[in-house]
Amino acid sequence: MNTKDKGFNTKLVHAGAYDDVFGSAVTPIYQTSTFAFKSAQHGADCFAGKSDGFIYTRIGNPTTKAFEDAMAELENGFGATATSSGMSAVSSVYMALLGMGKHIVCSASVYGPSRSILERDFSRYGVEMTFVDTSDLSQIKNAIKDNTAVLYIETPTNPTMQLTDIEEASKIAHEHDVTVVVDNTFSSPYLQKPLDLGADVVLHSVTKYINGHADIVGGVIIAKEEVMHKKIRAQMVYLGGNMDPHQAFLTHRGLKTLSIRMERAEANAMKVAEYLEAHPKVEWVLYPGLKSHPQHELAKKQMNGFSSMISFGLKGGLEAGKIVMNNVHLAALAVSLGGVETLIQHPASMTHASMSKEAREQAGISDGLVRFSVGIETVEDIIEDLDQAMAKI
Ligand code: LCS
Repeated sequence: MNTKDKGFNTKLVHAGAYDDVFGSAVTPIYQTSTFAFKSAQHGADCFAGKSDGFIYTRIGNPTTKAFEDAMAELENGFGATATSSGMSAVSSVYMALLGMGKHIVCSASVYGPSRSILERDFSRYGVEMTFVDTSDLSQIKNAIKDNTAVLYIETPTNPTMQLTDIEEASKIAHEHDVTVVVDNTFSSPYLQKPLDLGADVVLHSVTKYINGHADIVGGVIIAKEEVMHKKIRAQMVYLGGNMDPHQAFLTHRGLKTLSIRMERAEANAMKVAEYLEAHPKVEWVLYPGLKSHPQHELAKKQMNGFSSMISFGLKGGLEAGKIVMNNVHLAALAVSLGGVETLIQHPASMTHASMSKEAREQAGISDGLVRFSVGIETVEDIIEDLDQAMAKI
């Protein structure tokens, strides 16, 4: 079914379907490593890009392609490349766009390994980097140099919930021929479409909202233009970071309910954020949906909702945070986010432990920060669970 002119929810359910034989309602799992050519000429044509046939699953697979086509449509891009993990998406993009003597400007607060792999590994290959608070556009302007190749933004950031104005940041970057990459994991295309706002590349850890059921790890990269798509895809194929067909099947299944999961999670998150903000033991709460969030207006402008990630700090600091984390029962004390189940975790010692203390301080990730991923359970149960854990402080 051609879903190009259909609404977002129709695309979620129908985009990227692929079945050539029995008309199955969902794309089957093509659990195969390789594909037989019809003839020697057909094989040669596939390799030369003159025929569309599948060759080898690292290069492409029908189940994976169905998911990729759906993501490209949902993000309004030319094409998508599915990867084995979100970090495979991040590192494939870095590998494709950076090199000896090139410079990247990156949000200071990003998922820990997305920053640490630059500092620890890409620096060994002669890549230069500057980490700035990209929510402050003047810092982006000042950081761009003659050799800057990439502006890498996470918005909202993990875990400090800062927003960057994608449209304005892209304008600044494009004046200097800098490629804009946005990690859209915290929003999903249901809430935010970076390519429509001017970015060149968008990526996701699909482990999170896209799959939504905490049962796979995966990633995807979507490029606005054909040349960029081909460049990134070729890099991923050489690195061998492809998504497995079974992983693609599960992720595509999860994707179909993205809107209704996001709606429920967000409605729950708003209530949890309001509960936390009113709690006498809470010092601060960061949730883009709260009027107190410093970029609430920008969130309303560039997002169609506020997602379900909340960061907060308790008056009793880290010790109080540990009491809450050790006493919740419904919320799991676990990293990851964006699934149907509520999770709580401590970034400084968990997801962002790979960053140095100085880097965490620069990024605003205080030791007392607790991160809460609100799921789709009955919201009264989530709040009651938090409430009894807070009472133990
Ligand atoms: N980008 C963002 C914004 C992320 O939050 C993560 C993982 C990644 C990329 C990497 O994706 P992965 O390879 O794990 O699929 N974030 C995690 C987190 O906050 N807790 O556990 C993983």
